[in-house]
Amino acid sequence: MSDAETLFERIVAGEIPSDKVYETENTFAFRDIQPQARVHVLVVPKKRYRNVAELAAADPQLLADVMSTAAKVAELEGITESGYRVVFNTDSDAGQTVFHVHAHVLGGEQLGYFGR
Ligand code: DGP
Repeated sequence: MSDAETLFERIVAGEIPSDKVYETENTFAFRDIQPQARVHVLVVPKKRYRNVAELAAADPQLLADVMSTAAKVAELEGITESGYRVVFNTDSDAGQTVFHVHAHVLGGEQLGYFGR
């Protein structure tokens, strides 16, 4: 991993503006700039890992923190009862474009199936 700051590190640092939804000591949640559902929030650990596999291997507690923040975001957005989806795109075939692990929290409407 290079030392160059990722886009999401700059968002966490406030160097790039974002629509923040929630923050904890170790995580940050903000609205996706290209929403794919009525609710589309990204949750990142403040410390950068390339993808969810690297995060899981290096710091499982931090991954648990990311998932807890995702659940809190769902609660704040009022979609806990109606349901929601949490997605980690991981590398090329999944279309990951920002290599700072992030959970997509999607909901607020009936979601289509996904795959191809
Ligand atoms: P992924 O394909 O899983 O790497 O998703 C990256 C997401 O990041 C994508 O849904 C769009 C979002 N995104 C990219 N640039 C920005 C930005 O500058 N601000 C915000 N809020 N979201 C961004």
